[in-house]
Amino acid sequence: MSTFEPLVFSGVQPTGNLHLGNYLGAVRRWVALQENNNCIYCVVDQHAITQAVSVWGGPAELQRNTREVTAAFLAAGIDAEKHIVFNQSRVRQHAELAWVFNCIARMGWLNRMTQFKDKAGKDRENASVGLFAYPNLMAADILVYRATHVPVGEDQKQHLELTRDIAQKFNTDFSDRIAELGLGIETQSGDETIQSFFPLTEPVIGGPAARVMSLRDGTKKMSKSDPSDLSRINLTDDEDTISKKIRKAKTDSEPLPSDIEGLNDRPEADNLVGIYAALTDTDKAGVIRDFGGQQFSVFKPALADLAVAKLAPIASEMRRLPADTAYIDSVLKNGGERAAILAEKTMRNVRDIVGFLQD
Ligand code: AQP
Repeated sequence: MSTFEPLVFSGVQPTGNLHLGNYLGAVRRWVALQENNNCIYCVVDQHAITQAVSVWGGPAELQRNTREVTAAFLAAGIDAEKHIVFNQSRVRQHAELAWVFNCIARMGWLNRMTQFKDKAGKDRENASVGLFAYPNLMAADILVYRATHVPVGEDQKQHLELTRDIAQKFNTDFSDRIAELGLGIETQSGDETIQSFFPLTEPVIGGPAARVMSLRDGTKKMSKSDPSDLSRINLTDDEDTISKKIRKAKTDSEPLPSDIEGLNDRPEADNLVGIYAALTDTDKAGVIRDFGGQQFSVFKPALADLAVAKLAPIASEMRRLPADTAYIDSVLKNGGERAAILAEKTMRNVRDIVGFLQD
C-alpha cells in the first residue's frame, strides 16, 4: 500500500522580532529536521494581517518584518537551497485552498479555538473574519503540500488538531470522488477503509522548550506582542541585553530544587531550567543534576553565558543579512517559485475532486 511522502512544513508570522520561544519551540527544531527530511519553511505574511493595522504596523513594517524573519531563518541555519523558504502570499494556492476549507470546517470547531478567544479579547464582534478563520488558512498552508509533519510550539497544538479534522472531513466527504479519480491513498477511518487525498498531519511538539514562558511572568507564554521587552529575549538582542534580561528575570527566593518534581508550582524556575536544557540539548532532569540546590545568583549567570554563546552568532548574522534586501528577496522569490509548482499540483487535484471546471 502506498503512503504519503514524508514532508515537513512550518511557518512563522512576520509580526515582529523573533524571540527565544519562536527559536527554541520552532526554528531550532526546523534546522534539526532538515538533515533527514524535505522541508518547506514559510513566512506566513497573510496571517500577519489578521489583526488591526495598528497592531501589525502597515505595509512598510510588514515588508521589513518579512525580510527580518527570513534573515532569522537563514541566520539560524535553514538551508534555503536544499529546502524551500518563501513568503506565503506569493503562492496564491494557499488562499485558494483556504476557501475550500472555509466550506469544510464547521463554525463549532472554530468557536473552540483558544487563540482566537485570547487575541479577540472581550471585543469579539470587532475581530476580523480573518482572525476567526485563521486556522483554516493554516490548514491550507500545510495541506496544500500534503505535509506529513509540522514542528511547532505547544501553543499551536489545537490548530494542528483542527488541521487533522479538516483533512479527515475532506477525505470522508469526497472519498468516492477521490477513488473515482484514482487520487487516493488507502487509509483507515474508524472501522472503514477510505481513499484519502490529504494526510492526517502529525504535530512535532516536545522537548523542554515546547512552551517558553515570559521572563516576567512564568504563567504567560513568551510572546512578540507582550508590551514588556524584558519579558522576552529577541533574536536580535546583543550580549549585554541578553545578560541583563536573564539577570532581571523574575524568580522566587528558593534555591533550585534537588529533584525535578521540585519544579512543580515554581513556573519561573521551571521556565529557566527548561531554557537551559533546550540550549544544551539535554532535559530538565540533567540541568537539575548539575544545578540542584544552587541559588539563582549562580544559575542565572551560567544561563546568561550559555544564552549569549548560543544566540550572539545568530544575532550578528541577523544584523548583517536584512541590509542585503536583494539577496533576501531573491531567496523568497526562488522559494516561492518552487513552492508554487508543488502547490499547484495539489490544487489541480483539489479542483477536480470538488468539481470546479478547469482547463
Ligand atoms: N513562547 C513560545 N514557546 C515555544 N514556542 C513558541 N512559538 C511561539 N511562541 C512560543 C512557536 O513559534 C512558532 C511561530 O509562532 P508565530 O509567530 O507564528 O505565532 P505566535 O505563536 O502567535 O507567536 P507569538 O510570539 O506569540 O506572537 P504574538 O505575540 O503575535 O501572538 C510557532 O510554531 C509557535 O508555536
